[in-house]
Amino acid sequence: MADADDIRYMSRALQLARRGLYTTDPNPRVGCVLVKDGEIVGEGWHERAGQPHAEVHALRAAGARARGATAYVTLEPCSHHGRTPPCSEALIGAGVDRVVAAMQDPNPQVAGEGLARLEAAGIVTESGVLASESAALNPGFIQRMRNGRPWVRCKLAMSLDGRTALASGESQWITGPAARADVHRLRARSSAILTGSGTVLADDPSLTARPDGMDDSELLQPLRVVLDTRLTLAPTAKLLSQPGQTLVLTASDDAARRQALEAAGAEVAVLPVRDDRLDLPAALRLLGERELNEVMVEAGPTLAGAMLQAGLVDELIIYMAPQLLGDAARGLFHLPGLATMADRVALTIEDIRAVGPDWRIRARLK
Ligand code: AOF
Ligand code: ZN
Repeated sequence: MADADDIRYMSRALQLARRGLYTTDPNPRVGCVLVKDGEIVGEGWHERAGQPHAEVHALRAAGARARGATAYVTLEPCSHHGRTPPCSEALIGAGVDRVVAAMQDPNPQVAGEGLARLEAAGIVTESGVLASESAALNPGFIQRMRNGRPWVRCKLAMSLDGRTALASGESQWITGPAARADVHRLRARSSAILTGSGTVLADDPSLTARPDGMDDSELLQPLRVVLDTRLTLAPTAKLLSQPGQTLVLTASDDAARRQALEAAGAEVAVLPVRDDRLDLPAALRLLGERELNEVMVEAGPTLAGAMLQAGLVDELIIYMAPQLLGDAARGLFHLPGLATMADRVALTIEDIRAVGPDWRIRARLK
């Protein structure tokens, strides 16, 4: 059982870690607090890959006062030489007495080794204080380290009767401005936005992150990924001329179309086909190899349904607008008709909150 002080200081470290929400990719968001004699003597958080880790910032702030202090870190201090030297060594060198981590680092290069090194140097260590809160900050990093693929969050908007568009396909007015602003924050924390060529053809979206109160220089634009089996994306599509990069995943070997898209600024990669469509697990493996942590799917019911069926969706974000669209309108997912209730897709609702006049439901796949 962690004591009240441990929880309080770890909460502060988590608050600091959150400052890296939009900037640490492909690294995790991590915060650190150094406490001595009941007083915070140093704080830090990881800002950008290639820059110092949270512990190093906190140690610099504390200076000589780090000696004999307790370090609260939202992720186990690293033990490896990555872009920067190991934090476990820095903590040992500074003479801290005790290290409390929220959770182990799932990176196989660390995975317990950081805490082991600290222990070997005579430092008291503890892990597991506010672990689920820390994990919730880095679902993508954790998923990628454990399973080699990003965390997939599928965003949908629907009416109160569970419809997403009229039969004509018209859909863009369902949710209000507050929900749209919320979507921009989710895009901004994502490493990539995934869509299908059908959605691009129908809506010509830009798929950029434009969160309120942040200017472009603070933001890493998420990679735009378009699944386009037959390479039908037009080189004039709006998303190709936006800031940030676009990656088109296809099964087509049409060199002329490929060159036209590359000339328009896109990168094109060829993937295998499985069951007559792009191999979705292969697509996600590719995104994992590219160190993408969180991927947001903003697609129509065909791609969303296929991802769901392939077991590749981790989280649903559903905005529910106070409207009724009626029977002829379209559902959220194309899924094959279920033979029995046992085939239902089971969800756990994690939270529900009001976003302007709409409701946001966040659910995880069971
Ligand atoms: C920490 N504190 O603040 C972070 C850690 O290439 P590097 O040197 O930036 O190392 C990246 C790895 O370090 C990353 O994959 C993860 O295992 C760990 N991140 N560790 O002790 C931090 N951001
Ligand atoms: Zn480190």
